[in-house]
Amino acid sequence: MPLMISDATFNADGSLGFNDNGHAGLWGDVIMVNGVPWPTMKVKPRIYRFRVLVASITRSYRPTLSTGDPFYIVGTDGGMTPKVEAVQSWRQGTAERYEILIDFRKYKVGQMIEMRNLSNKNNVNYANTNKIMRFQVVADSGSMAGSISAIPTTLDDGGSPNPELGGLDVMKLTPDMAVAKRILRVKRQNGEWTINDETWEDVEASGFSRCFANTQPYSVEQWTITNESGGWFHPLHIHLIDGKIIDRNTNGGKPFPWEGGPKDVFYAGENESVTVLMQFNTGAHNGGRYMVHCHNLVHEDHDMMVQFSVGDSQNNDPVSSDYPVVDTTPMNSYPPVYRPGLAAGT
Ligand SMILES: [Cu+2]
Repeated sequence: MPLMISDATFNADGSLGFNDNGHAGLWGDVIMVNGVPWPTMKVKPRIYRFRVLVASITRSYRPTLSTGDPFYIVGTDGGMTPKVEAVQSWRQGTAERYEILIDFRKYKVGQMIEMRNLSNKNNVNYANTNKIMRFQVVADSGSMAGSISAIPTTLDDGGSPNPELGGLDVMKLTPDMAVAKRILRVKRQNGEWTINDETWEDVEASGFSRCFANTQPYSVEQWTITNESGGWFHPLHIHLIDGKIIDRNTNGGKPFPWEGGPKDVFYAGENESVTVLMQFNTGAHNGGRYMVHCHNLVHEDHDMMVQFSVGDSQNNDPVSSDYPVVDTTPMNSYPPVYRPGLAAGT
């Protein structure tokens, strides 16, 4: 069952409100799951598997159950976790995905189990942003086909991408395979959000040729994302790759327990460093340029995005692709106004 968690503010007429707090972020006072404010889901007394996506503009979450019972982490952004971890809560920022099991078998019919939000540092909270949704247990019925009868302890993490081309299983990457180590410093400076002192404006000014790194297809590298600020968190998204987190300075040099699978969004919390191994599996592409950006969409818009190249950096030239049509629809207009050039298939 997919659970897409987001937040929003609404104007009195029901339209969406927008306030990016001076480019810091948007924090809504209404929490929605799959577009519904604080929903109740009926569940049978069985084990359920949920894929959780945070689709908020800015807000990050720390889900927990009102019963104090654990979640079982079985998957991350790009695949399954080789080892299943039981956690009381986990931290999830925009665009991160976590797959969890909840065991409803021990609860009574009629019981309500709330999924709450413990929040994280530097989120702006309101009266009810500590609640996400709830589950109501109903009598079991129907076939047990497809159900599992026990919480697994280990999983197949999905194998390797394009093994015939040299694609390795990301969860089996080791630091000695890395041919380069790089540091990505995420920072607020001169009124801009920057990565290694640069923004997408610098990339634009270079005619989209500027790259902070030139990597080779199927090479392995080790990147450390470091956030020396105490005031901000950044869920940094690296395109193309799946990464294996090998170090967190705030967790004794280990990944957090929920980070044991392939990741492509890396939560760089306040004063945190996170180190990731990755392979540049270009697959059917011959290479080209790929983006790295903060997935707080307000930060991304102002202008926290840079690019790296793999192999021939002239491939996938973004300048030669279709030019976007400028949409002047106000942010809070609903229903959306469809404009020529934005129709499906163009
Ligand atoms: Cu950010």
